[in-house]
Amino acid sequence: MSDASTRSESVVQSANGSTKTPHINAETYAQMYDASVSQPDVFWGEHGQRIDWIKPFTKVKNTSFEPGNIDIRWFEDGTLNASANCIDRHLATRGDQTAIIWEPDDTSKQEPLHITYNDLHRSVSKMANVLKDLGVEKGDRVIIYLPMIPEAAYAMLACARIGAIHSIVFAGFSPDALGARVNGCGAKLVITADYAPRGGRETPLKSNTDTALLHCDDDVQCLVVKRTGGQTTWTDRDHDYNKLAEIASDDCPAVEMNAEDPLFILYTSGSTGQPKGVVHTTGGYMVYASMTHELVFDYHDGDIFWCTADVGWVTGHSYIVYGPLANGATTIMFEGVPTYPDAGRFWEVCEKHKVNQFYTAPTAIRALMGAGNEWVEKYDLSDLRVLGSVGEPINPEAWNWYNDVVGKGRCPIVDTFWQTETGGHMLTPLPGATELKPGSAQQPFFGVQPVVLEPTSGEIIEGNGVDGVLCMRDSWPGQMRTVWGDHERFEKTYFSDYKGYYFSGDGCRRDEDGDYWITGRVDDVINVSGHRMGTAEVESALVAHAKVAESAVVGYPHDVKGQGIYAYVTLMNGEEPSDELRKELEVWVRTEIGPIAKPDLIQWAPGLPKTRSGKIMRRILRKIAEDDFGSLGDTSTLADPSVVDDLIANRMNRG
Ligand code: 6R9
Repeated sequence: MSDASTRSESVVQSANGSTKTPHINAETYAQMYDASVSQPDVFWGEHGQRIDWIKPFTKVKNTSFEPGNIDIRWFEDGTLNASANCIDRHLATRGDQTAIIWEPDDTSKQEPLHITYNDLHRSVSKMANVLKDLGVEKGDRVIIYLPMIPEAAYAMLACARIGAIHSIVFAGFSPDALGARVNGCGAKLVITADYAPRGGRETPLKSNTDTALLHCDDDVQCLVVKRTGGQTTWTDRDHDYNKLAEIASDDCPAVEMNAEDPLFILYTSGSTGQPKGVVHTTGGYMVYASMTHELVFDYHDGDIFWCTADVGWVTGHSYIVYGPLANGATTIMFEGVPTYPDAGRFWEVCEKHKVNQFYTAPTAIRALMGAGNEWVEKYDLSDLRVLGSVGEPINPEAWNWYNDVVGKGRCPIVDTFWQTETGGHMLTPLPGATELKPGSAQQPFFGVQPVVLEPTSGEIIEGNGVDGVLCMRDSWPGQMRTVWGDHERFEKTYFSDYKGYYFSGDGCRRDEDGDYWITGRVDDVINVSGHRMGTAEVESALVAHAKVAESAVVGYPHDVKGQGIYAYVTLMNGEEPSDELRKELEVWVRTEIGPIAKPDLIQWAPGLPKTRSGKIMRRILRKIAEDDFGSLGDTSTLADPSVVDDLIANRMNRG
């Protein structure tokens, strides 16, 4: 291991000689952290000024985690516009600076684009006027189902500009998943593209949308952006974005929004049934996204920032679009995948665009580590100053490779723990302030008060060197406000298991030094390549197949993906297991949910281990999937213990 793991930074330096004094050092971190939790009104009253307000707020924090009264408001009497904060306020000082560098999937077909803040202003205003012409009004919901193209950012910012609430559906999701989200939030319009090129393949987004909308209200309209120009069918509800944008005005005033007006809804997987519509509002989210972007990545004016996520996930919302643009940064939007055309792609893009901060997921790091160091060493990475990791725990081996081979031992790694629900980083080292430990998310960001609770009793566990579930004692500005249309579900999911706290769903350890280590989800959520998946979602897709009687899905350790999807399937009476049927089920789940939900392993299970009350004993299924059946624990409550022997004998993951 190189010395980056033990060093306490006083400067953060790129190899090409550019040295920056970090915004925060160990001393200022301690002072600011204290202030943020002892006097949140004063602290956030000051830091709330980092964005532009139309009408300044006079109230700062008004939040309650009290059972029956979960109510979260920040800056509640202030007004602002998120789009104006990301664009208009920069025009006087940096109109000609690049706001977005767009890096296409295949650069042999197309050059990268450099979009200035002036360009962004024109394009977003045009898109906003197109939306208005289609009847979209303040408070309406708009679904965005687009590839990673500039129009995805335009669409987000255009919605924000006119006060519409966007809800992005990842372009890898199936028509069924898309349709459920359109209906879930009662969207008026879906913005899509003809095709989504990615890794040399094309997803037919428009035809997926057509299929999805068969199950939606006839009034839902569809705005189609041209990406490839490939053939699509047109229906009565469709509008051609490129034609409409040509004639639309490039002047569209940003509307005044209340701090607590919703900015977006993002559906995410939970431990039960249908995905939840996580609602983020405007003021607190913008303050939190921009502040974490600046301090956690030690972003300085003029830096080139690259977050490799997709805007379909929260990471793309906060750290491709809202955080960086609010800070007047140059942010990279990458359409491709890490391994296309080859495993050097990330590093080629870092060299070409002189990237200073690079933020990706452990699953990508592990895959690229497997491809060999020569792919990294081919490129000049001397502009890199800070590396980031997000989405799942990073194993020390991958951390060390990232540190040594990519960062050459001189770029601090920020292992950022956070969630769709939290809006921005919660636990993370800060470059220049934290002595790094491979695999630990380490310390709370300002205003975040982590507590470790005993899982069953819910008692607070004080002191260091302890394990438990991770909760938060109080609110922070980026926190989600509700589940769309279901405030009760919000309370039940996050505030009812441990009363008075926000429950993250993760287990954690606080080590002897007081640093936090996330140990993974304690609920039925698995994390596949950094993507959240509810096991219940995959199960319900499987049982929707005519030949499947029952199914139980668990995660198991996977070298590259972090966790793989292991499905136990019981067939209907009379159905015979076969490799063809296994393939058929894989394809089935892909179409029901999307490619990311495809089971890695399917085991035929004549029976599932159940308690006498009929509850599936997932603990046992997890152990078998992990190939660790020597320690199954107590099986005496099973209705029929013999099913376990059969499952062990026919397990799919050996060694
Ligand atoms: C931002 C994002 C949230 C879940 C979260 C946890 C896992 C995220 C992590 C991490 C360990 C990290 N997670 N970052 N685990 N270390 N640095 O990923 O949001 O898609 O909602 O997932 O991801 O389990 O609860 P989301």
